[in-house]
Amino acid sequence: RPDGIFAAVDLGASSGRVVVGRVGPGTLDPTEVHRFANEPVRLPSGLHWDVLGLYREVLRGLSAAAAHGPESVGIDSWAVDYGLLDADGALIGAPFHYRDTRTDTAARAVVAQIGATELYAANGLQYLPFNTIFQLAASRGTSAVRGARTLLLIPDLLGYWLTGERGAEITNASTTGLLDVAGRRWSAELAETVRLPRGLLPDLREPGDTVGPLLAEPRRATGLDGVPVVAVASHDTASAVLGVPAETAHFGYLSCGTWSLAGVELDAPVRTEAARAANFTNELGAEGTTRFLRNIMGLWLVQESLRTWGVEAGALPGLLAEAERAEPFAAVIDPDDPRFLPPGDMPARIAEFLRETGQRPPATRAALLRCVLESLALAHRSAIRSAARLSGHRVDVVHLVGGGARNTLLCQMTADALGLPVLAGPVEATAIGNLLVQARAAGQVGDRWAARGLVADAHRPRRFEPAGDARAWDAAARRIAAG
Ligand code: ADP
Ligand code: LRH
Repeated sequence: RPDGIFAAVDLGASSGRVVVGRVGPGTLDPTEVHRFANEPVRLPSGLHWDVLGLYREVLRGLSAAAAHGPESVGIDSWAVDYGLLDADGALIGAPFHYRDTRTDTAARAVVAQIGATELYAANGLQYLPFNTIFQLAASRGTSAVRGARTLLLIPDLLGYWLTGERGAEITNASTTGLLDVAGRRWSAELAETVRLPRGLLPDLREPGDTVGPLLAEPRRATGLDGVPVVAVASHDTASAVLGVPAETAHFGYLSCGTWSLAGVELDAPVRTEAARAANFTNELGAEGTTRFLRNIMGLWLVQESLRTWGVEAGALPGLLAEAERAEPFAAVIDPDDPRFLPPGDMPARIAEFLRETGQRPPATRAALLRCVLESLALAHRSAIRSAARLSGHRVDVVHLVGGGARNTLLCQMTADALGLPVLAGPVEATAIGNLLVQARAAGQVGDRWAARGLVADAHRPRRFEPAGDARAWDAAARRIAAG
């Protein structure tokens, strides 16, 4: 068969893009046709996503994609967030942003009610205050939830606007905390715990399932005719891990963008007490896989520091070059301290953390960046090593994908801290993973290993060998553990 052409909509927490790619035996050539910022909006009700603006940009991107003649469209986005539809199928209010702070108390109450061990046994998720189950508990009894008939996760909501079809793609559904992770189905007990209106959660879809043909209005707006939406691994992290150019099963991954998602790919969830205590999550992937990983605060710390300083993202490479020359290990933070989760003055919060732990706050922006990157590299090391230990899965090499693959200083620090080779790239692994699921559904590629072989051929990753003084990293790790 000739190669297929597919369109991937990939919405990250900081930016979205539409990528068109030709995929077939020996072929993978993604091209970005549209990119846009994803900026949240603060309303009196809290922090929200501009989901209508995002939909407008999706339509623009798809109309740019139309010229390439794609045979299907797939959508992925960040996890956990959702829109609620009323009985007429209309969106109720603006979807909340997972960094909205309304959930903390409700999250703790749900854990106390179910029991941390029991909750982990059921849904396999690490405790993050914004897991959908906790967001819904926080919104319990609001008129939005009372009036809601259907909950749609963000990629499923956009898919619904394009096609009129409702459903819940399973990789993203596994981040809600409402899924029975071992049975791969919604858990009626968990839904009952947060008193979800019956029928709120739509039927599950698997990656590769057809969502449906475009409705007349999006067909007109985009110029795409006879092109269906296909469910992909719609959790961006699931797509990113599919798009890793791994050539051995003994790999760890770091999907490094707004978040760093660090872990291993397994055949089944690990829900031991040790995994729970280490705050490891079991998210579902394509082909029956489990992503056993930990969320690390990631480049969000850099993004918010730049925003606070009023520095354009374009200035980052220059600042990183200065950070490379700054004093090593002058200060370390725990990037996952909860104070860093909401938007705000990150340099001030970092300085506060350092003072509280008896360290001197950095005097320059470059020194602060160095502190953040070294701290992230230490967190990468801890998470990858714990993932291997807790799952028994050997890790010989770590693939780092996402925007962080452009940060060569972070890549080298991660290799040095771990004492393992880091293979960096592709930057757009998520969009590539999205294309690959569509190509598989169309019969253009085989399983994920065949697909990863295509990625490895098309995007040779950049290799960072561990170097430098391993004992300095051990000492820094002890410093942060001592708090
Ligand atoms: P998300 O998908 O979560 O929105 P991305 O994977 O697009 O995030 O990664 C965005 C991050 O990549 C930025 O916050 C920035 O730290 C990093 N990045 C992007 N371009 C560069 C660059 N030229 N040099 C270093 N880092 C970069
Ligand atoms: C990364 C991501 C991550 C989730 C977070 C909410 O974009 O999907 O996997 O934990 O966003």
